[in-house]
Amino acid sequence: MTSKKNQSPFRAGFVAIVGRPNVGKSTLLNRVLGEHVAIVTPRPQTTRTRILGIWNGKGAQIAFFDTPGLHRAKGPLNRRMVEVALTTLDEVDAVLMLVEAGTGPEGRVEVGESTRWAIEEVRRRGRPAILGISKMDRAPRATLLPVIDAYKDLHAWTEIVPFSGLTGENVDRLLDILASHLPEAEAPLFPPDQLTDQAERALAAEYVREQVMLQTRQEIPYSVAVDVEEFDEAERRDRGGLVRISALVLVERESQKAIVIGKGGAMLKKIGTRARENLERLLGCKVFLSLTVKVEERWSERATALKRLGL
Ligand SMILES: Nc1nc2c(ncn2[C@@H]2O[C@H](COP(=O)(O)OP(=O)(O)OP(=O)(O)O)[C@@H](O)[C@H]2O)c(=O)[nH]1
Ligand SMILES: [Mg+2]
Repeated sequence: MTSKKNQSPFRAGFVAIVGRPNVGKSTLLNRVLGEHVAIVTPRPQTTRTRILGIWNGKGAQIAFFDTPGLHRAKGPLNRRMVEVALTTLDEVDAVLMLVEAGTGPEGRVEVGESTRWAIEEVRRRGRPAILGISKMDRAPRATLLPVIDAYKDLHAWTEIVPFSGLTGENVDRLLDILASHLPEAEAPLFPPDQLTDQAERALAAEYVREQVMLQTRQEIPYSVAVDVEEFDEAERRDRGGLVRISALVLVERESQKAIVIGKGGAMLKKIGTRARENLERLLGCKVFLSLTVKVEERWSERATALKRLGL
């Protein structure tokens, strides 16, 4: 067993993480990377762009694309999000489609119309597709089998793997399986120290948007965009120092602006404090974060605004 022939070959390639909104795509990516590169909230349609995250394992490198949730989109922003997810399906070596494990009592599992549509989109691409059953931590064991039963014949899945992005259960197994379906490669696709394609400036905008989505209700989370105007590293040092960040929090109506600012500025202060704390952890230095709320009517419907915001 000493000949090189018997060693498994190095494998590298792209994997798209797709699925309905809120199934845990971004949570899985963050778990795999050990960093918060994709924002996570309890609300559907949190992720708006595709996010590259690179995992390096023994004998393999997987370049993941986290994508916006697949749904029947209304409005230009949502249509754009779905388009990004569908285009990504064309550009990868393998697909990881996620569906949620149930929490309810044992029994029949109904697969919704939208999920069937999403599976059909995956099927049409003809790429190897692994079905990940997410959130297994909150599913009683007995409920997993009916879920697997409901999905197993809907597509010729390469494998079906229950896992939890929250606890990490079965994630190593999922990674091994995904790696085994990637092409053999002479070398990694990305330098081993590269984690993501997200610039710190883009992450800053996302961390602020995450806090707005977490702290506010109703339509606000879907009407907000964040535009970083200044990311000043002049006072940043090798280890430590200070980064000054100014960002615009865009909303679509005056009434929304009032909600985001809150009574006496309390809401904006809370959003700013939480986002700053998370940014300080990410950047490893002090952060001075200044937020301004601005009304930009119907930004989510205007192509120019979407483009400017990188959407
Ligand atoms: N219990 C449990 N909750 C999870 C798990 N993974 C994600 N969640 C929760 O599910 C919600 C949605 O998670 P996300 O990771 O944002 O889901 P997503 O698929 O990226 O959602 P979109 O970006 O909106 O498409 C959040 O409240 C997560 O905390 C898991 O493994 N177990
Ligand atoms: Mg997401």
